Amino acid sequence: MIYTVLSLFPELIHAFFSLSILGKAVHQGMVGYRSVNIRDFAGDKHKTCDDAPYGGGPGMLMMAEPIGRALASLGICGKRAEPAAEEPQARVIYLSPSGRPLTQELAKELAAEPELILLCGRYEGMDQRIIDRYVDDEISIGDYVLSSGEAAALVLIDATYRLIEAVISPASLEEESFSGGLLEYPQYTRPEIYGNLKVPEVLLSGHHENIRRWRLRKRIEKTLALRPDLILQGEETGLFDRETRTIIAELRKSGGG
Ligand code: 9WO
Repeated sequence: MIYTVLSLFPELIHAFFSLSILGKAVHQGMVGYRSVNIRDFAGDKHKTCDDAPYGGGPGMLMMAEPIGRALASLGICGKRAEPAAEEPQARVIYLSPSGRPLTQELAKELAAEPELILLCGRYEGMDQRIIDRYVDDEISIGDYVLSSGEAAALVLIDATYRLIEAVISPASLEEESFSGGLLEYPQYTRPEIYGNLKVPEVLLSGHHENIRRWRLRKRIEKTLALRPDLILQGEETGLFDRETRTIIAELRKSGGG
């Protein structure tokens, strides 16, 4: 996977790649990144990349031309243009609060791409013609507004990168939050007593079947309390096995959910 990030703040992206979690995938050359400073493609001596919106309204927008030139420098010629070569064009993603939600499922799909081009906006938005001409997916990491798209791009990179890493060093992806449509069970490590808080007895019992059942029940309790939408979704899509359905029914009867 190559992550190509277009941004007005490439230092932010660079800091993440140089400081973080650079795991095996980067060292083995399976993951690489390049950053492109949109300002380098401005057209005037002041390196202007923003201008006021037509029709009025607050703030400034990113201009189309510097971004178009930055993409052209990467060989991206836009949807209505003839491809420069035979090779398939990399997927262009615009991080925006009005995009479709980033989920674990979408992260898996993106992690399978050979290259992602991540477009980070700033100011109050971007000239729509860039989105219309170049952007394949407009993606949101959640329902809130940031000051720019870089932090969202880093979230997307992190969520996809660890899936690539997991192909090399398979850990317990099956066990993590959202697998099976439920949140995670609570976890404990030493010491056995912290202040006046004890580790649940069942986890010390060594009884694997009881532990498995306790963890499943905890996952369901937590999901019913915090994310009832995930329970409804799992029921609608027939995701839950019989044991899970039985516990959901029990917990609903005993109040809550
Ligand atoms: C700011 C603003 C202020 C007044 C009126 C309208 C406005 N819209 C915006 C706005 O959406 N600014 C964005 C800032 C422009 C694109 C980059 N920015 C951004 C990306 N903020 N939040 C994100 C983002 C990306 C992905 N997932 C969640 C949030």
